[in-house]
Amino acid sequence: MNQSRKLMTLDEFTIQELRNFPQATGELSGLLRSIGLACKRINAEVNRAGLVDILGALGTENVQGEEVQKLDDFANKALIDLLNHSIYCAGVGSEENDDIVVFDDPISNNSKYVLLMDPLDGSGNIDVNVSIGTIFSIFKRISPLGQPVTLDDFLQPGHRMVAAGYVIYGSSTMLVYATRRGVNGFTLDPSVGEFCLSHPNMKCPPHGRFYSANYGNFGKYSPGVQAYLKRCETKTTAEGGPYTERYIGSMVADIHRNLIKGGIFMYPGTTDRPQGKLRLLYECNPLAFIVHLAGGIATNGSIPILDIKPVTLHQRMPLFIGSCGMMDELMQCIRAEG
Ligand code: P6P
Repeated sequence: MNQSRKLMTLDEFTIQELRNFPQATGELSGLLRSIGLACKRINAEVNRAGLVDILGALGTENVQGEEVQKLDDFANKALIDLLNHSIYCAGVGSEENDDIVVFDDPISNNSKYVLLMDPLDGSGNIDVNVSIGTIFSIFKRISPLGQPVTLDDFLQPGHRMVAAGYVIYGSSTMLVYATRRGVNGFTLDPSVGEFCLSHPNMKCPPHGRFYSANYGNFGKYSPGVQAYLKRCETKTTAEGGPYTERYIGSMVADIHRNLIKGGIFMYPGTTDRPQGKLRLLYECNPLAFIVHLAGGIATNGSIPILDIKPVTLHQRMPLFIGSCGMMDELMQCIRAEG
């Protein structure tokens, strides 16, 4: 890479965005910077994960006598602690917490945003060194300023989202962030410890060759989903080549690849788990917002994910998400086969 090319850091990007919106208060930019800082701390721990066996097994004390935290817990606490001490967030809903975390102090009660997150999705892959991710979404509270936030602030449909993003801890660490102005990707430069704009104005190709599904559940999928998967096995892509089945077991990694190269990811409902496995608030909604703003589509098989009114914090939802051309073909199969 041409080192002389000035790379824009995440902070510089958020400040530039502020210049485009003089009436903005800077809170959303500040919230994004806080998330970026927390994820740099998580990245450092994720990169050490392989050393935990040397330094002490998870849940025990390491050679320094420090308790070795499960990385999910570490990531959850890192984000909550940092957001609690910021001035931009009134509360958090986390996949790791049964209830909402309300930051009930005078400053936080006057913050206008709430955050929903999966602090470390795919953490079961850490011991085999597969990419994992942090997923988050940001909503404007609907409860009055000056009071603690309530559950209703977190149960808003995805189309009311202000911003969403993910961090993928992979061969490089990248933060992808979406607002209604578009989707931008920032790669962490370890030499300076800054996220730098590397993928401006990301767009999801309308077609691709990658399709991601857990074939172990094939016999439990609906006839329409089975028909689509069979179609991918026998037909050629819009470009005329073969499809490629690629399922990493870490949705952030699968969806990130499909967002860049084109493709479709699905975690359908099954006969034994009709609502599937993925959480609406912490996984489906933020990724649907990002892919939608990049030109892709995300549904639960019949309804756009962003139109679904959440009922409970941890409810699960089937997810089909990716390139619009491939999603149209999937929906044709579902309509034809049920
Ligand atoms: P399965 C990880 O636990 C996760 O939530 C997603 O990141 C991933 O795509 C999915 O579950 C994998 O689930 O049942 O196919 O192993």
